[in-house]
Amino acid sequence: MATIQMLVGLLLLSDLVESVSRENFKTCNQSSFCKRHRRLRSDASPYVVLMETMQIQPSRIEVQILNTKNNVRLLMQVTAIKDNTARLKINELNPLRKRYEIPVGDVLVGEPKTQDMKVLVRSGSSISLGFEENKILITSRPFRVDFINKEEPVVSINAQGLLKFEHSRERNPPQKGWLGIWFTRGFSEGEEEPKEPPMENQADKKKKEGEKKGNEENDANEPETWEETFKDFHDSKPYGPSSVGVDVSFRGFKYVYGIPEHAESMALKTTKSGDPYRLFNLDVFGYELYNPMALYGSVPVMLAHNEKQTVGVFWHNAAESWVDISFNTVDKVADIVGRGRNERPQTNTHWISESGVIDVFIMMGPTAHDVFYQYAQLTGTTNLPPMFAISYHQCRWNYNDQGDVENVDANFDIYDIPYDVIWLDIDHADGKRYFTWDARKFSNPIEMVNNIASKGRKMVTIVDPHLKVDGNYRINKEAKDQGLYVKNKDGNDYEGWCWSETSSWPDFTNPKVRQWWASKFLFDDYKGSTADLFTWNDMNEPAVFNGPEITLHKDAKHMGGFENSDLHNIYGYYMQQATAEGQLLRSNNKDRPFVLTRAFFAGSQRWGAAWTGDNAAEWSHLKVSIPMLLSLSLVGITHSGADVGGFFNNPDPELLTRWYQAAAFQPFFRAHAHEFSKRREPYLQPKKNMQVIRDAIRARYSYLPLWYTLFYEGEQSGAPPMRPLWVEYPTDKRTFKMDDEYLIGTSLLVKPITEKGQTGTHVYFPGKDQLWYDIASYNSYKGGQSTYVEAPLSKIPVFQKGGSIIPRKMRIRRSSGLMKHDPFTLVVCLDKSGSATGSLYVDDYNSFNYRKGEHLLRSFSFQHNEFHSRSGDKFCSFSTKEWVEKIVIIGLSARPTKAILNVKGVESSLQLSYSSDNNQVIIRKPGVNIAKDFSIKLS
Ligand code: NBV
Repeated sequence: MATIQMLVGLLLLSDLVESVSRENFKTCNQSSFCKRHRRLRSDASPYVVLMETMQIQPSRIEVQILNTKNNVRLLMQVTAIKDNTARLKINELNPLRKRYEIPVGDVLVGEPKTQDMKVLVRSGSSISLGFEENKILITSRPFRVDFINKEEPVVSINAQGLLKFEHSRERNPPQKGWLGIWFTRGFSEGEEEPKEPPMENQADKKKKEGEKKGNEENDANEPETWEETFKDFHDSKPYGPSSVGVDVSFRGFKYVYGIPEHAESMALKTTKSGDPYRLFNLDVFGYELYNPMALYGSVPVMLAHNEKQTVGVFWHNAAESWVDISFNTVDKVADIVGRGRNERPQTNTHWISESGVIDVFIMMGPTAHDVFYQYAQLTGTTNLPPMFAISYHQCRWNYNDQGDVENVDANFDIYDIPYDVIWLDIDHADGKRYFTWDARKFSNPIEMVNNIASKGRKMVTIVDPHLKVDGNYRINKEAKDQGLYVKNKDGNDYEGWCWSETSSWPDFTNPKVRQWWASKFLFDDYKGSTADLFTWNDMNEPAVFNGPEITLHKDAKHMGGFENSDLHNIYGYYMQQATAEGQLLRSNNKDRPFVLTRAFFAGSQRWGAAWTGDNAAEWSHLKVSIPMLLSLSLVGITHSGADVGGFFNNPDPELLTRWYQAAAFQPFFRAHAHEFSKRREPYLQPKKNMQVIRDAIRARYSYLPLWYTLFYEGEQSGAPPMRPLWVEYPTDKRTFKMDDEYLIGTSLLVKPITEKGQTGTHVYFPGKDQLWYDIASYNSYKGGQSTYVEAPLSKIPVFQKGGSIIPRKMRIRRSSGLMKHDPFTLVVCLDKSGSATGSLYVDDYNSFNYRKGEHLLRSFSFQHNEFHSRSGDKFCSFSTKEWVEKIVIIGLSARPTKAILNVKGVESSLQLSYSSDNNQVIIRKPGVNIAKDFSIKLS
């Protein structure tokens, strides 16, 4: 009998990867809750605030909201959060059943710190509250909340009147005729009763009228609210409709970003003529580009930016969600805050979730960096990855056996190409039973990993969530016996198909299950694993080959009786967390973990890296990888990358080369390929391409000190290493949509070549009065304009900002581990005034000792012909062998003849060389340990 893998393989071979089977995935119209919310009219909100129920606490207002159509009451809490953030939460006042809320401590790192608000003005119909430079205005009829920063309204909630909260209700037996409709609706006390004689065709008529009249709670009439069918899949919906939704207007903003994951441009588009952007973690086979279909991960965070300000919104809800976007040139609702600003543009968004509560954080900025920080306070930051994790990774499906691994590893050395990590896909395990090895192919995994590790390298094995239902598979037996699996609607272990054929899925939403899973990574448990073995979590949306939309049934049950529909988008998050915790367990919290995940949610950054899944070896996929990674970066998933070369199909050498060049300057740098694609390791490429790819990988290694420093800074501040230009040039309108070039930190500008046959490109150099230097030739370019730059195959258009100092390591070895003690070259590119600054972060590159202060932060400056290296943080210390080998200075106006080094008052003269091309000065061998303060005076 053919195995699942063979069948899927055959399908793949038949070029199926050309495009997605759209019919496998729902449109908004095929999703009853999305449809119900989307047809709401904006002028018919039935919700009013019951001002008399208001309770005012120092940092929070609590007040009831009434749905005047059915008399159901909601409870709203508005809270001022530290650091310029507000939170608005709406739940039912008296729910029949507890609605799912993500436990505090999971996505939210803790209960957000609050701050006091002042009541500014209070009347019978509104109240205005003040905190920091913000005002929150709550208006009673119709209900809306405006968030005003420095007198400018920036975010309004329910200004379009699209709030809809489907309250919990009992299900009554469906009956025919008028009574049946009445029962099916399950009217709550006080709910408006239909006035017309109920006949079946009348119900339809009423529904239509309802649509015409306004936003009535007539939805429970619809059959789909109590059960729903998509293709052959049935969702039993035992609790009936429970969706929530509301509009969020970004006032004065024309550009919004975020809500990954979509194969979409960075600046989001209007959804007026198509579907809303969908957030529902799915394994979409052969995904299409530039459309709002859901992909593997979901981060319900949106940023809005204009020349004056950046703000953000975090929709803290893990259920399937859809987001509509429309742009208006005029701010129609400005009058409500008493300011006639109707010339301002406005972006209206409409957020719709299948269940849960409305829990929105409004991050008031005012800069993009402030929003990164505000969001980081809520959900945490990317933990500083170990150095190997930001180096180059070599993966493919499949490296077949130990000999294959040895061979690939050896070839990298023969061709002098560095790499840090080699990856094993599903077939390394015995019959896809994760945590095991196929002994015929991998007879001595420990020896294999140790061999790799002897060169400072690491290995990653894949561990998927589908566990083979097989009595002889220990991991499955444990999970089954201890009741750790997700259940189906009848309470039995959920079973479905995946790579391991009939499988079940651990319920990672349960902390006990996560603990058990973590213990599976202990060396005694995971035989053949060592401290140099790390993990890849794939298929964790989760993918279920025979499930609806290739995932779990919506009525599958998790801990606490919650359905998958309540929390679908957080499953992969919890799996990655449990895996990372497993790695922490095995080193007793000493070493940093590394876990790559395909599915993710808000906050996943705390558990490791993410990649953009199964892309294809096409130029268009290379191109879209940039906006996809920028979108992820903007919402915290900062250690992210796309499969280099494209997963499906075969890239020609040119495409592969250009892909390596782009990815060498992106956060997570891994080549990967489908098992039926041709082997494409860099050393198999034609000589010229091999050399160029080697150069690109070597360039990555030379810039590792910069990346590492940026990841350290990101851990502190939430700032992503890969950034859209507008983040650093917020007033430059030309950058607001720009997603074919980007910055690394503030000092490198990257414009990858993403078109076949292209030998040059127009590069936009941001910053008037700024200079940019080509990193290879040191040719300089003026900021504030676009210039055509030659880019033959060997060239990566990357530029260093004048005014920056970048630490590099130029002695490239087989792995980053072997470069650990190597010296630094400091590249100083001067600005127009002849100055520059930079920083460098150093630690042991692997353990958590840095959190005990065992690290260095160096601060560099160059001014008035004098270079200084000083400690940037007095509270840390670390001893290292790393030292300063060379200082390159670009852009000096006059040729110096002398360089005097000063270390603690002791002076010595250094060797200098000068090249008149681009005024390049090289100071050789200062020879000072990087931990020491020193200066060099040029004259
Ligand atoms: O495990 C096999 C692949 C993996 O190589 C890829 O990176 C994942 O995105 N996996 C998907 C399952 C099969 C995809 C066709």
